[in-house]
Amino acid sequence: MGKSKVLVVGGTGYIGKRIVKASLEEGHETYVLQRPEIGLDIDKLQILLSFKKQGARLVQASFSDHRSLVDAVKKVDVVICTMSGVHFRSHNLLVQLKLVEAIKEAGNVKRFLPSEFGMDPARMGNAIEPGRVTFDEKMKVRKAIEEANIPFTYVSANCFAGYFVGNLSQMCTLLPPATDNVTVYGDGNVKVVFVDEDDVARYTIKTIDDPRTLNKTVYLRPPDNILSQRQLFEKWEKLSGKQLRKSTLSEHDLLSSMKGLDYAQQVGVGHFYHIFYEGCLTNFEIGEDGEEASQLYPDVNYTRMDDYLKIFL
Ligand code: NDP
Ligand code: GO6
Repeated sequence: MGKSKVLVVGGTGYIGKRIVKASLEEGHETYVLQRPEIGLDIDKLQILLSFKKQGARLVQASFSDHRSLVDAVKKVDVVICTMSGVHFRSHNLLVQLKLVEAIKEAGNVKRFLPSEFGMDPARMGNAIEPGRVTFDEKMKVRKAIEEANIPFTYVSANCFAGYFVGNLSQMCTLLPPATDNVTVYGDGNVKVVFVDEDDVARYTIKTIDDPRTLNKTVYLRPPDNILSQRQLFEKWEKLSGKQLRKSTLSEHDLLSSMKGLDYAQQVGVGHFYHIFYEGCLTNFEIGEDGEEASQLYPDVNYTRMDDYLKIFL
């Protein structure tokens, strides 16, 4: 059985570029959408050209030209969309509805992976405002996919290390605190799941030709990376040889800190609340509609978070 042909939509983005790389490495014929709207964005163009050098095929298409999208998806078996969904960058998750329309009309796509890669939006029905917008929009896209009978896989990637580990899960920074002062969310013992972005991409590519993941949600829960915030602190203390000074932030104080923040940070506070107080990444068992990636693909030697943190020393 040959490897499926893959189209990545959003290939120059943060997680998208890693997915293109993983797809090429895994030996898939890899297509990357090239949008005319990138215009003079020379960084995006250079990324696309470097993919081409590595063997990817660039496909011109625009979200404002339905035919071009249909023609693009007709070239492949699998479509992976990594559309933006981080508010302080840009958030265009609903633009994916046009891609769903195109996939429906083309009729050839054997698997579609929409832009998910975080918490499972199906479990976030009671999420707080305004952060719930992320989950509501992802659920709208799911509904359109399922109503169109498009075969899918949803990847629930949990916390990207770049946004949650280097900063010891502190907001508004991506680095360990220079002062060694850190905020502990509640008792700091709620279990969270951290995943290196390259591993997110590797697991994602593994799912696309796998009959076990057809119409399922794949949760990334590499066992050594299921950690509480306190366990993450310990790893950093061991590596750096320094004690962190920890101050506790109550659930109430986190939520009231939302007032006065800009919209993007309010979204972030809501997400941090669900992850670090409610424990939404780990407070459930994976059921019939789900699979766990490290069990499906034990050959992936995922990055452990003490190794990940070394780069910050
Ligand atoms: P980016 O902000 O990097 O954007 C990805 C791509 O979206 C862009 O490169 C661009 O594609 C495309 N895009 C943006 N605007 C438009 C538009 N108007 N029309 C068409 N395409 C557009 O996204 P991320 O990689 O940060 O996020 C991807 C997913 O990952 C989201 O679902 C997000 O929620 C999730 N995520 C999860 C995290 C976690 O910790 N679990 C952390 C961060 C994100 P092009 O290449 O064509 O220019
Ligand atoms: C990542 C963030 C980091 C927000 C998800 C504000 C969707 C998800 C784990 O990427 O809002 O400082 O699941 O000040 O389903 C952002 C979002 C995290 C940025 C969460 C995300 C995670 C989106 C911040 C900040 C580091």
